[in-house]
This record gives sequence, C-alpha cells and structure tokens, in this order.
Amino acid sequence: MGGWRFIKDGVNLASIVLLLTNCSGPIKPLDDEVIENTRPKTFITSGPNGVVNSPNVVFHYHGTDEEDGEIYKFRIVLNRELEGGDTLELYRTESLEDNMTFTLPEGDYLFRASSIDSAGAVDNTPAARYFSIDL
Ligand SMILES: [Ca+2]
Repeated sequence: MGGWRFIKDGVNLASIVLLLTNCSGPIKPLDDEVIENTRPKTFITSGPNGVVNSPNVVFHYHGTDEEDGEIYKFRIVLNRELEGGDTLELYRTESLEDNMTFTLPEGDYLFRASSIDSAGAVDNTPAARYFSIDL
C-alpha cells in the first residue's frame, strides 16, 4: 500500500497528478487510493439504559474518525420493539457530538446511532441501547 491518502474534501486533481508524476515506483491505479478509508466509530455517552419512568429521554453520542477523516453526520434509528412497531430513522448533520431528545409512549425501544465520515463511510456497528418506558 502506498503512503498517500486522498480522503479530505477538496482534493485537487492537479496535486494528485503532480504526486503521481514524481513517484519513483510503478504508478498504481488511482482508484486504490481513493477508496481507502476506514469507517468511523460511534459512542453513546449518556442516555437511558433499562427501565425509565418518564416519557422524556435524552441521548448524547459522538463519533470519531481519527485515522483518516472527520465526522460529517449521524444516522439515528429508533425502533419500538413491538409487533409491527414503529421505526424512526433520520439523519443529523452534526460533527463530533450530538444529542437527541424523545418524548415517547410506554414500550420497549432500541436506539442506534451511526456516525458517517466526510467521505461517506458509515459506522457499520452502530452504538446501541435498549430501554423501556414504564409510566
Ligand atoms: Ca474515515
């Protein structure tokens, strides 16, 4: 694998061509470099875990993409774990840290957050919490 990484926004084609021209070894296909990007990671820092006796819940979460990028947005999925239960799915355009507040009816829920980096890679192991609202 080469030492170049073109994962930031605003990569300019002229600089890539210049690098390739100055390369002493065999020129590798550009595509190999462009698609090299690690997925970000997502962490829930606070929020309900288990039974909650209030309809209001708040989740705080953040993402890291330390190796090769920046967090661009989050994918949030909230499932109500019942037969034919509801699913809420949305995207939040926030970087690094975010939080969401829900007001919910009684039920069992699964909350998941996946960070997405500036190159579009999605955390495929979302941070997740199960909780129940029991009023
Ligand atoms: Ca990345």
